[in-house]
Amino acid sequence: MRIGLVGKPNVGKSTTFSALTQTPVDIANYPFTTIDPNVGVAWIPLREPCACSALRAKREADGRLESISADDPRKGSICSPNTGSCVGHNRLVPVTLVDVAGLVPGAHEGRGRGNQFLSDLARCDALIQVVDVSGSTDLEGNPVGEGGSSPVEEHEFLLGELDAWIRGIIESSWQRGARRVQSEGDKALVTYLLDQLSGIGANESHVSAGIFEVSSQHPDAGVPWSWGEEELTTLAKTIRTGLFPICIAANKADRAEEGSWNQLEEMVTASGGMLIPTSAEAELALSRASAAGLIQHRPGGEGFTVTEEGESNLSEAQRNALSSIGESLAKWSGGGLVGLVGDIVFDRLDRRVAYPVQDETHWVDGDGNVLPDAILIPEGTTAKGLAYAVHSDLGDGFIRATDARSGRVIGADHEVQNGDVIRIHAKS
Ligand SMILES: Nc1nc2c(ncn2[C@@H]2O[C@H](COP(=O)(O)OP(=O)(O)OP(=O)(O)O)[C@@H](O)[C@H]2O)c(=O)[nH]1
Ligand SMILES: [Mg+2]
Repeated sequence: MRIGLVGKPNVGKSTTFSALTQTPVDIANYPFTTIDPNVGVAWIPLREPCACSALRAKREADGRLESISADDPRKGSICSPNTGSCVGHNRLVPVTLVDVAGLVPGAHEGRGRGNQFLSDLARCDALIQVVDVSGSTDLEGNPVGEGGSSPVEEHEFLLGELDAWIRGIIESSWQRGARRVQSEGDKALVTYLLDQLSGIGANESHVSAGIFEVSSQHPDAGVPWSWGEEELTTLAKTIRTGLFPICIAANKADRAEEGSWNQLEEMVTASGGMLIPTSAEAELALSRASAAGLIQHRPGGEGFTVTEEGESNLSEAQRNALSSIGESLAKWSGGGLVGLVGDIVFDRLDRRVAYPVQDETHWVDGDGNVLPDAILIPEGTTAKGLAYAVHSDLGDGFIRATDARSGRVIGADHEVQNGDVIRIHAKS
């Protein structure tokens, strides 16, 4: 799972990245602070208790495990995650984030940093546009105090630049592509578009949807080699919509008037996206205090508690500042940045979780680690699809699988359900 952070300069993309990944990066109040992309991992809580909760219940019922002791630092969790962690059966899974340079109007003509860097977003499953809803910066990201760009304006220009970027890739060898269509027929158009766009993650369904949209919106478009700017824009826009679902972080909400994001929210929800108000700066402060051991704060968790270390090291003023940050974050609905990433993964991209294991009785891998992997898979993934998601060898050698919760044998086409613990049998 990979999510890109995009937007005009100076909106808080890197602040968002840093708050979510706990990675220190350059952050400053001027445009183009970021040039080379930052790549890191954010930890997102699953919505349901980790499968280790069911395993624990089973072991307790069998009398093989005592009930949770009051001083258990893992609050009952008994899994051994290869990546991430699990406390109180609240399991965190990794989502890769990419923070890129800011995009300005005219980027496709080379303005600002141009748009070449957008290829850093290749193979992102979704994008988060970070928008400055406080109006403190203009469309180029220059600080203006107040009266800067409007949220809707920021979103519309970004969509236009993304479309122009994809159109540019399509157009770059259009004559060659058109000649192939002339000699080989319509199928060659799909092949040409896939050649051009598979590098940024497009597949046949994205490309076919684009071609279909051109024929339905421009019935007089004629043969592809006569398509003009409008047809190619429709093609690019449709492909972009399928390829990069976009959601909005209405950032700097701490400095904005309540509701300044309503119009944009209506617009993005109408097209299947979502918007939540955020303060990346406030979240970064909590994330840093947590990394320093001063507070205890789980990603996506409500509020925080001051640790013993915090009790002895935080001044009264610092402690007040942290609690006022906590209070202001609690004001907005939507669960903050971690909530937004979770909503994108589970609601917008319909990802489900499965736990592959090598032993269906003890739910362990070959080394005895309990539920070591929690894998995100698209809804509707089959048992064989899950095998491929684990490793291509496991997919190629797939024989059958076992649903470890029920003990039932399942076939290649069986749809994996959210939370399933699955043993895959494969030829080695
Ligand atoms: N008030 C407020 N300021 C914020 C917030 N998030 C970021 N900032 C400030 O906005 C400025 C820009 O933040 P960055 O994270 O560097 O922005 P960016 O979008 O990565 O900028 P470029 O890399 O230049 O495109 C910094 O001064 C941040 O401290 C927020 O939620 N509220
Ligand atoms: Mg930046």
